[in-house]
Amino acid sequence: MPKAQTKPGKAATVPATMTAAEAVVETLIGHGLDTVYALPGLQNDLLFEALFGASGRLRTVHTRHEQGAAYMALGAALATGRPQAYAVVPGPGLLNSAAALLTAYSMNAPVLGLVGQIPDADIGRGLGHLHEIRDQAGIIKRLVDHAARIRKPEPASRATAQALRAMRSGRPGPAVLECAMDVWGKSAPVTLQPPLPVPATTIDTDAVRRAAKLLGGARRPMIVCGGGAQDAAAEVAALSAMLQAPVLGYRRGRGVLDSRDPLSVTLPLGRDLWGEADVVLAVGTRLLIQLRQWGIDRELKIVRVDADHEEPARLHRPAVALTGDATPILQALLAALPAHNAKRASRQAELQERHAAWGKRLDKLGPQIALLQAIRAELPEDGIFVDEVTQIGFAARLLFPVHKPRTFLSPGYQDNLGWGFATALGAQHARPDVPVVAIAGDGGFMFTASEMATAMHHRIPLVTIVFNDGAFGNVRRIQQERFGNRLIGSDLTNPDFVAFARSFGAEAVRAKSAEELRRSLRRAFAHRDGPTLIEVPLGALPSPWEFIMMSKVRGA
Ligand SMILES: Cc1ncc(C[n+]2csc(CCOP(=O)(O)OP(=O)(O)O)c2C)c(N)n1
Ligand SMILES: [Mg+2]
Repeated sequence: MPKAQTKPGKAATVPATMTAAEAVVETLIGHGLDTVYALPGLQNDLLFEALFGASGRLRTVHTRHEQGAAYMALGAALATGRPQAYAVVPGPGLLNSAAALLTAYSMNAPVLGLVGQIPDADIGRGLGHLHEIRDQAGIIKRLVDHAARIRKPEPASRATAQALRAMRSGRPGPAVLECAMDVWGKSAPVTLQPPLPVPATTIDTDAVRRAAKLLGGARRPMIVCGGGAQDAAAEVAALSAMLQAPVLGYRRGRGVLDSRDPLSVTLPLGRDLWGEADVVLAVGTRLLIQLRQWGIDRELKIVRVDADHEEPARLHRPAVALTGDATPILQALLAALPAHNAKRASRQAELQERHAAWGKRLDKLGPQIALLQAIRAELPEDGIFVDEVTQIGFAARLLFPVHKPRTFLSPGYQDNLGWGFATALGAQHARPDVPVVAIAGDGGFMFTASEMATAMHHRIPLVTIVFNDGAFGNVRRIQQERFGNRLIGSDLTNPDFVAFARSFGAEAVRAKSAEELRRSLRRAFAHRDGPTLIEVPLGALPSPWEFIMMSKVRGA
C-alpha cells in the first residue's frame, strides 16, 4: 500500500514509493472512480495486485468476456455521466473490448481502458509473446482520441490524470492507457496527481447575441437535442418554454425534455416540424437525420451548440455556431433572449392535437405499444431503460415516454446489436438506487448472455426482457420484403431462455402477453438481490420503418 494519499483536489506534497499500478489505482480513486470493470490475465497481474490492495476503496467487478467489461464501463458512464474504467489484457483482450470502445467513441462517453502489454523491452520486436499484437498503440490510436503508454512509475499518476482530463475536455470520449506487464510492478517515489482542471467554456458573447436575435425573431423556432444535451435539460426546458419551441429528441436526445410536455417530440412529428421551422437550435447533435434525410434550404437558419468546434459545419454551414459545454452556453442564451424575443402564442394545444394525429397512425405498431406501455407502467420515472437493436427498441425510440435525462440509453450511430445486456449491467451496477431494465431480441441477448454469470456473481438486480421471435427478425423482414423471401442467415436456434437464466440461479419467467409482462415486471423490480430475466415469445411484428426512414421535407 502506498503511504501518501491524495485528497481530491489536493496535491500530495510528499512523494511516496509505489508501483506504477498503485499510482494508477490511487489516481483513479483520487478522481472519484469507485469501480474498475475487468478481466484479469498475466500481463495485468501486478495491476490486479494493486487493485487487491485498494479493494476497500475501488471495487473490481470481473466479467466473463472483455466485451462485457468494456460495455459495463460504458453503461456506468452513460447512467452516471461520470468517467468509468475497465482493464483487459493486450491483443485478444483489447480486441474483445473493441466494439464497446468504438461505441463509447461514437457516443462521446468517458470510458478509460487500461490495457496490458508484453514485456517493455520486447514491444515492437515481433517475438511472438503471449497476446502480442502488431502495433497495439497504433490500433488504439485509431479507436480513441487520447492514448498513452505508461513507461515508468513516476509519470503514471500524471498520465492517468491527463487521460481522465482528456475524457472530459472538448468533445468528451474514451481514452486508453497501455502499460507493459513488467512496468506495472516497478516502484519509485511518485507524487500523486489530483484532477487536472478541465478548460472552462468561453462564451462568445457576440455569437450568443446573434443566436438570441435569430431565435428571438423566429416565427416557428424548434430545438433539436442529441446526447450532448443530456446534462442541460433544465436549460433546454426553459428555452423551449420561452420560445414555445418544440424539442425533438430521438434516441440519444430522449429524456432531455420530459415526454409529458406537449412540446416534447420524437420522429415523425419532429420531421413535420422541421419542414415548417424557420430557425432551429441544435444542441449536442450531429443533425445527420435532419440534414441528410429531411433536407435543408435557405429559409431555415440553424444555431449549433456543440462541444466539438469541427462538428457544426461538417454537413452544412450554420448561421451561428457556439462551441463548448451546452449548459453555460444555453444559460447565456437564456439571459440574452428576453431582449430579442418576439411574443408567440402558446403551442401547447396545437402540439397536443398533432401528437394525437400521429398517435393514430402510430397505432399500427399496436403490439409493440402494448408491451412498451407495460414496461412504462412499472418502471419508475427515474428508472433506466436500455435500448437494443430489436423490434421493440425501434418502437421505443419513437414512442416510449421518457421523463428524465440519462434514463433512456440508446446506442449511438453504431447501433451495434448485442450492446444492451452488458451495458445495462454496468448502468445497474453504477446506479443501484434505481431499477434498470434492458430489452433485447433473442439475437442481441446472446451476444453477451454469458454475463448472466457476472450478474449473479456481483448480485446486480438488472431486469432483462428477451423478446424471442426465433430470428434476427429485422434482417428476416428485410429479406422477406425486399429479397422475395430468400431467407438466409436470419433464423435462430435458441436455448430455453427461462431455463438458461435459472441455471445460473437467476429469477426467470415467461410472459406471454403485455399483462403478464407487467405483472412479471412488478415482481422483478421488487427483487433486488440479483438479476431477473423475462422471456416474451413473439411472432412477426408490424414494421416501424415508415416512421423512421422518412423522405425529404425541405430542399431539392
Ligand atoms: C454488431 C451488429 N451486427 C449486425 C447487425 C445487423 N442487425 C441489425 S438488427 C439484427 C437482428 C436483430 O435480431 P434480434 O436481436 O433477435 O432482434 P429482432 O429484430 O428479432 O427483434 C442484425 C443482425 C448490427 N446492427 N450490429
Ligand atoms: Mg429476434
